[in-house]
Amino acid sequence: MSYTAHVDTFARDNLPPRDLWPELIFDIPEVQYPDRINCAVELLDKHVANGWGDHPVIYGANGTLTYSQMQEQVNRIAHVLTDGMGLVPGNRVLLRGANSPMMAICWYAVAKAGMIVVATMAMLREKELVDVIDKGQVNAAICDKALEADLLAAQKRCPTLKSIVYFNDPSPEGLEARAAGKPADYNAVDTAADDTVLIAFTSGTTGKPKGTMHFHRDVLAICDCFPKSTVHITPDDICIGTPPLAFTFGLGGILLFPMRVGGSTVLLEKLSPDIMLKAIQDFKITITWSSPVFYRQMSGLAKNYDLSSLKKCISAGEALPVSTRTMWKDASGIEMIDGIGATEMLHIFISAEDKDVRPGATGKPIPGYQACILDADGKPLPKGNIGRLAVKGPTGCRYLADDRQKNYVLNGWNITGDAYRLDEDGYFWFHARTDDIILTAGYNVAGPEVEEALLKHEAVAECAVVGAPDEERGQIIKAYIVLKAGQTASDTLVRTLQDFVKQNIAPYKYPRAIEFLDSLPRTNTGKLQRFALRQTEVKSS
Ligand code: 3UK
Repeated sequence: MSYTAHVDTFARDNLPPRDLWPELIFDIPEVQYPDRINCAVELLDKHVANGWGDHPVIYGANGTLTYSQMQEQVNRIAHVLTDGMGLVPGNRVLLRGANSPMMAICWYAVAKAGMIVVATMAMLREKELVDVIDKGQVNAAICDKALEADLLAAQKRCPTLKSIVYFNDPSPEGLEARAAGKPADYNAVDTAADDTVLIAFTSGTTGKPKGTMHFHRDVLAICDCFPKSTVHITPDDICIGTPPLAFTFGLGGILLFPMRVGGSTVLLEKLSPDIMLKAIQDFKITITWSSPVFYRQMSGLAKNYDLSSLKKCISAGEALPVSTRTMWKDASGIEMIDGIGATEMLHIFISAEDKDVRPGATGKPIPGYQACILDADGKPLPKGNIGRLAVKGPTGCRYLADDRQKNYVLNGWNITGDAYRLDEDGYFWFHARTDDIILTAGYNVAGPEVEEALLKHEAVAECAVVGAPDEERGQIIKAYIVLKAGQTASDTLVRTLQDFVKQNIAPYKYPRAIEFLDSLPRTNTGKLQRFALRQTEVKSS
């Protein structure tokens, strides 16, 4: 047995069998790590040790923390976890709260104490919490007092969850008071590079959530790949972003990546487009992390703010329509960096830096990762063909005790579930989620391509295109559209939009049915739930 610092070996015991792991590649110098490493030491303690302790690390709603101040709080909370709550390395600790300095501090305290973070989004309700706690056999939770009710209800159904500590709780039992009574220093647990530090749950649309297991070295590998090769992040950078810390897109972009280089981040609980624009202006933000829809919404409001501090804007989570890229460039002057990432891969693996952007394409595999397009049998397809995106690198899919591991890994490749095309110049072009391809009268149509065409029309704020069952054609293309303020739905507008699509892309791709909605169904991570719209179609047919 190889070394582990885990006393509770639940994570190791529930890794997928080795032959079902993807192949892991460590062929660049940036991702060479020793056998024992604790990511909290690398991302936090090292900066203090190197004399960087007075540099701001987190700007929050109630003030600023320096690296030293953050370290001190992390240490005190690590003591609460160990000698206060009696937890041991390898235990799972659930974190529940909106993005805030305290959530970040707790993340590092759990990692530093050799335990495993199970971060959850504030909007999760009792049932979703039960699924996560059960699957991860969660031992303890740290929770915002304001979000107590659903967690207490879940705890009644989850025998493993023995203790909960609350923050934003003024009582003597609250986390703040308990931490204040603890020593300000703490010896980090000497974890193995391949000890699990994070179980991140997928925001899947079907079935029970899948827990993806990531090691200390995986956390460091994502910091040493995309942000360095493509974003060129520096200690002077100040990040902000909309994704929750429980979503690995947010975890990397607005917590781990700036801290890898000694930079800073702004963690605010609620970011509307206006609040985010104001924060960019007030904090002189240099790097933003968000989804295509959010950039689209900000574009219309940007003229009211001074965004001159901005240097890089990263978009991920969903395909970035060219029209959104253009709108944001016109509004902010910035050429966005699109990148595809996945919870299974931990972060972004295909992207292009601003100067190499080819609008409409996601980009090329970032240094450290490889990608190709496979056919249905898992054989590589020649350039130009649409097929299944396959990727490998230093990180990869390891589901916690889940049969679905064999669906994600094929011949050592991670199969993301996306249909992509590789062009002659090595750029990867997103087509659709494999499940989202519409089969209509013998044609394969990608919903996002039709969406992209519709988004160019001035009346359209947002849209989603799915296949609706149809006796004659198998499926017809149906568009759900949210109109911009001031626009009115009408049969004339339906025809106008249909003609507009026919003029922009091959006419057989036009939506035969159009329905107007006030809003589109989205997952907790902000992704369109085309699946939910398809279900409506099946029910009503
Ligand atoms: C889709 C994209 C086209 C794609 C994520 C950055 O989204 C993240 O993780 P999830 O597990 O979803 C993964 C799936 O989302 N997707 C993401 N980015 C793009 N499609 N263009 C993109 N730029 O279907 C992928 O398979 O929620 C993103 C970093 C960390 C993440 N976890």
